[in-house]
Amino acid sequence: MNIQKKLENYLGKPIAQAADKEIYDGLLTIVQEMASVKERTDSKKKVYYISAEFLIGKLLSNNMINLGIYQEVKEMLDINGKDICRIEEMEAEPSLGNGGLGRLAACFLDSMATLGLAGDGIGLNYHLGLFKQKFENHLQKETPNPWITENSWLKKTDVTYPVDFKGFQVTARMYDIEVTGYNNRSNRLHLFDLDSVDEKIVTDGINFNKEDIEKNLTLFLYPDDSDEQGRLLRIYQQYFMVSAGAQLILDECIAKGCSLYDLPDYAVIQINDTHPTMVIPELIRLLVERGMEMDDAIDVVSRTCAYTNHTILAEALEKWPAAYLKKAVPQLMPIIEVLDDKVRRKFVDESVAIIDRNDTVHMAHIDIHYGFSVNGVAALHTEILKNSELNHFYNIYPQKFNNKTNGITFRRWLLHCNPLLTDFLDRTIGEGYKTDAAELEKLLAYKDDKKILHKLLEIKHKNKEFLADYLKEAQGIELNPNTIFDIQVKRLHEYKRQQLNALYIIDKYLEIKNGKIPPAPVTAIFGAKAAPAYVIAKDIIHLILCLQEIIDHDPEVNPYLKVVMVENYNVTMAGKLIPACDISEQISLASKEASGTGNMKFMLNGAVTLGTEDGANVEIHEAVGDENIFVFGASSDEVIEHYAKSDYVSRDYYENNPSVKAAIDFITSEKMLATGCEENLMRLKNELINKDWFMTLLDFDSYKETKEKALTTYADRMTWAKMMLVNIAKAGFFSSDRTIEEYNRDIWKL
Ligand code: 26V
Repeated sequence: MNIQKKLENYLGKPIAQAADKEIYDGLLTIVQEMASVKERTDSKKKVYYISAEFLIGKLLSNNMINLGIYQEVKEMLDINGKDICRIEEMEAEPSLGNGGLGRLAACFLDSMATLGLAGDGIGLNYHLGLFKQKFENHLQKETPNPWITENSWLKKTDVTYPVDFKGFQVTARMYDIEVTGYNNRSNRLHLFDLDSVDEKIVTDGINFNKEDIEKNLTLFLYPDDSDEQGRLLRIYQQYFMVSAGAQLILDECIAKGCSLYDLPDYAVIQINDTHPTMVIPELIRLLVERGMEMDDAIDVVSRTCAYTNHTILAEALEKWPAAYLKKAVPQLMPIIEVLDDKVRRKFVDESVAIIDRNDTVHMAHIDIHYGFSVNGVAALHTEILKNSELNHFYNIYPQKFNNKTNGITFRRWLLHCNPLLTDFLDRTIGEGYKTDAAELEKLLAYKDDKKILHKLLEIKHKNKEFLADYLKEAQGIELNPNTIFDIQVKRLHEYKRQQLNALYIIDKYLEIKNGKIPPAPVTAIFGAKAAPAYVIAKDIIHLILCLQEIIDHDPEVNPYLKVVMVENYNVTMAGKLIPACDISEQISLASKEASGTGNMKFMLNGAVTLGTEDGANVEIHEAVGDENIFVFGASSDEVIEHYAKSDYVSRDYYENNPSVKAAIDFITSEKMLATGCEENLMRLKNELINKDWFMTLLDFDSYKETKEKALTTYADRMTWAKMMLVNIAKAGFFSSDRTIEEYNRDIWKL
């Protein structure tokens, strides 16, 4: 039966007469049926990608693309007067992640299924996800983000496991989401949950009783950890995830004939950052419980687990007071003590201990000693891990360290989000790039072909028009597609330096007020959520929203400059923004962004990067060459030296650079105070002058100069189009299919 017939059967009426929601429900059912009859990928050995976050985004179109029915459905809907974009709007986006780390996990699931590798995800089923962001009085407000509906991709299973906490036991229930591969078999994302969780305990934004574990355990991703109860709740969440996950892994392996001593032949567990680290002591505990000697259990687990590091930020490297672990999961502490004891007997160096002198447990240290692989996520990041951040460990275990530069799935970040470019590529270089991303290089043959270059500019312009229409309808924001779209979208963090972009905007604003008109009108677009307890990050959002308001109401400035901060930036919004971008802002302080993956998505969609030599920007630079990227700022070596010598003094820049001083003073000018809140603006200004831990002012001049160069180059349309073309052509390396092939070749060996 064809899809139109199936859908009409489901609806019981002609498609033209059905509401969008009915059509969505019908397609969901049909696609789920098709996905469930797909053969599951299977092999003796399987990878378990265990992660606190899976930022999977909406699934309907993605699954239809992977099942090869997207075009047929789109055309069928068209004929019946229905727009597929409207149908997509009916799906709630699962908000099971913060940013890059969670989105990477989602791209990896897609690539594993596409490459036919047996690989399942293990995570948590947060009912209210990460918060939904609202703007009120130019401030971020957090509200719950419910996404689970009666009819959804999430399937309740009968699989349950007991999980013990101090003084009580809970029952973890497994929910599954089918992960379809592009023209291939399928894998699964297993999300654990607790039947007793109660959304009704959430009051007043995202507040809830943090001590009522049975009701709150899987309500939110990363509940506020600014107090002890919040931190304890994170431990409860992490242990719940890994204990249920470890039991599932053992069950599956035993069912395949594993004796437990040969576990490494059946399972490899990829630990995504330190949030799932407790899986190591938990597995050891379970094996000992099943009769294995402790030393054997440690050996087996050490050959099963591999660790990926995603950040060098000290505050993000998890350390838990032993007292917290004793309070929540006392059964793990004796195991962790044995692990620490073994380390201490081998190495005198205190810095590699697991439990330090303050009785704090260093989670990453468990992973490095008791996992067989440690990988960074971009070449520069891995070098920094080896040479500075984790140097003491590298000296002990050089053979464990390896690099796996991140990647993105082209199914979502090209085929789905940019149909115009996809269609153009199909006609220009054939469809081979869809399964072999390196084939994008065929585009280089058209580098000087004016017709092709014009076509690329035309596609970009159409995508800018689409974005303008979408934002007008979704958020009431007016954009002019004839301006340069300069976009910075990512989590809000001082190291990512949204504040540097904001200072540039103030500088531009002041120049225009003084009669200096820019070469081309620019629209600066931001999208970012700040962690609820991260005060300065929220102040930066406040600054940007105030600038948006002031500039919108200033007729002297608004013909040349516009600022837009989109509300509740998420995967869906990213899919609309990225194809419409001219300039991709990747301006983190060199050495701090482990990789970045937004940088790759923008490049693939024909944006030109304005960035520091940080994370994967370095590899993008290498791929496209000096002429096709705008690079600025201090190098990571210089930055690391400033930290080592403690010789960066932001006040010197403020006092000696008149443009910097003027821009910073503007933050608390009369105009700003008339729009914004004095407390927030003063705090931010003081922070920039007196602390500026991420060296915003150090790079201000170089950023400004390079950005001006980019804006001027943009006016030369043929040169710009050629830069776009080279960026697209060289994006093949950044396919997550390549990344996953490398994980499999070097680590998993499936
Ligand atoms: C976590 C936290 C949690 C506590 C407060 C501050 C803070 C700051 C940063 C983080 C980051 C956690 C790890 C993470 O998300 N890393 C990101 O991983 C991406 C995928 O590898 C990578 O592209 C990004 O560069 C990296 O920041």
